[in-house]
Amino acid sequence: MNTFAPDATREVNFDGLVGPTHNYSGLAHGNIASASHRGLVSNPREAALQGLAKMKALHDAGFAQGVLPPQPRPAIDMLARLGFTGSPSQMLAAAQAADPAIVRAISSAAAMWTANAATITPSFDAPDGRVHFTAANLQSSFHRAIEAPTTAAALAAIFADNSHFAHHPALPATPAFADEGAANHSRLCTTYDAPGVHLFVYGRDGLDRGETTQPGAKRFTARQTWEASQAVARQHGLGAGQCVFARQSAEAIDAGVFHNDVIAVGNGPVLLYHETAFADEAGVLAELREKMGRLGATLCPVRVSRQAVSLADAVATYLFNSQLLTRADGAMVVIVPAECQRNRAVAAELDRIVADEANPIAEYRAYDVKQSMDNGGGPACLRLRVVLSAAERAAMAPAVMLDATRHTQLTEWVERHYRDRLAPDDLADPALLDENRTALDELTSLLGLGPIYAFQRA
Ligand code: SUG
Repeated sequence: MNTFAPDATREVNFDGLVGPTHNYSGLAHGNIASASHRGLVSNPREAALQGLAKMKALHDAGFAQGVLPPQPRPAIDMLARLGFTGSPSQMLAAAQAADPAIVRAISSAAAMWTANAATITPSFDAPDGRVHFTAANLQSSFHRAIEAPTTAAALAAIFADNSHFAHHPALPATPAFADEGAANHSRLCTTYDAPGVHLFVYGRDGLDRGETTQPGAKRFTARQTWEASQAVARQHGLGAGQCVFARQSAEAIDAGVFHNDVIAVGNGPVLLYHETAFADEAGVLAELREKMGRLGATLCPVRVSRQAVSLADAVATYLFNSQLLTRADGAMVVIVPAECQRNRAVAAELDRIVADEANPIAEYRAYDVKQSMDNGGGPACLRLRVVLSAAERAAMAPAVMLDATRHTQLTEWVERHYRDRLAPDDLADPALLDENRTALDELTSLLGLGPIYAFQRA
């Protein structure tokens, strides 16, 4: 078996560990799975174990796997900010009596979808040679907008060495700068340590310039704005020659493509996408080809037509919310949700892609992450990609990397602390808050992170 050299630059996938309040509250705008599972009973324990099983399988297959911790939920600090007073359990009871929708929002475990945690620029593309991070403001929804400060604290704790890592403030949390992180960003390159072109995908304009350039989505409001994507690129020091800004098609957004990673995935020189992904498919490919060409890279587009897979099937199976990973032998594997295997058209298209020698995708593997899928989060939503040199890996917090021991510890930790049944009405249970805090306090020592949560410092 080929193995990666210890000094190789690697893409590390940091999966979000599903938090103990994973539930189906139907909170997510434009996300059909979330809306259709609203009010159902979830199984947080199973959700976390499914995620850990995927992480372990990828680790065992030789990929570099990290883990990001969940956030404290219910978010009691937010209740205080909204005017509730008293002890944490008193605030929770008062909020439940005043407006249960607030309790549902501040209890969401949505930080598990770490593709939305931040946008990352590898050091190879940044003018100062450091890895750049911008935590996403996720301002499109209340339940996710509250993630940004804790996300930033966790990333700062893990990537603390400022000679290697640069952290930028989240963008202003206002609709004009709505930012959903790496779910709308792909870096295309030959090898990870070669310069790359950054594909930023947005769904709408944020600021009113007195003109409408393109018709927007009608059913759902797009989340990411052009202004947000531009600002992140500026923060990271990326020049015009390194970036392509592509608009999502309104048709895709209205069909439930609330993030671009629901309809496209890039890795190395490969862009796997559905023909409906972009408003101007030919223009996006031409600009990518030209800008990659100037860096000595050749784009390898893998296009899925609507004849092969309908847009509805692409959204229902999350075919494109897959992880496209480079194996040690240079070939790629695509990690898809199990739902893809059960759809005849999607499975046939995966077989075609794997057989096609014009692309480096040599195999696909399916994993069961159904608890997450039912809230609209597939394999790719669950992970944040960070390209790191060997020196950068050595400079980060070591205990967030998954190996067999850490996997066992985390599995036992989940089994000790998680419920196997949670209905939206259970979220106001003060015992759930205590269970969460006990579990998360233990987790930060297990991951060697120190007191990253506000409740630990209070
Ligand atoms: O923001 N779902 C998330 C799913 C995020 C998926 N991430 C990527 N595509 N990268 C969202 O729509 C559902 C929570 C609830 O309904 O309780 C939720 O927030």
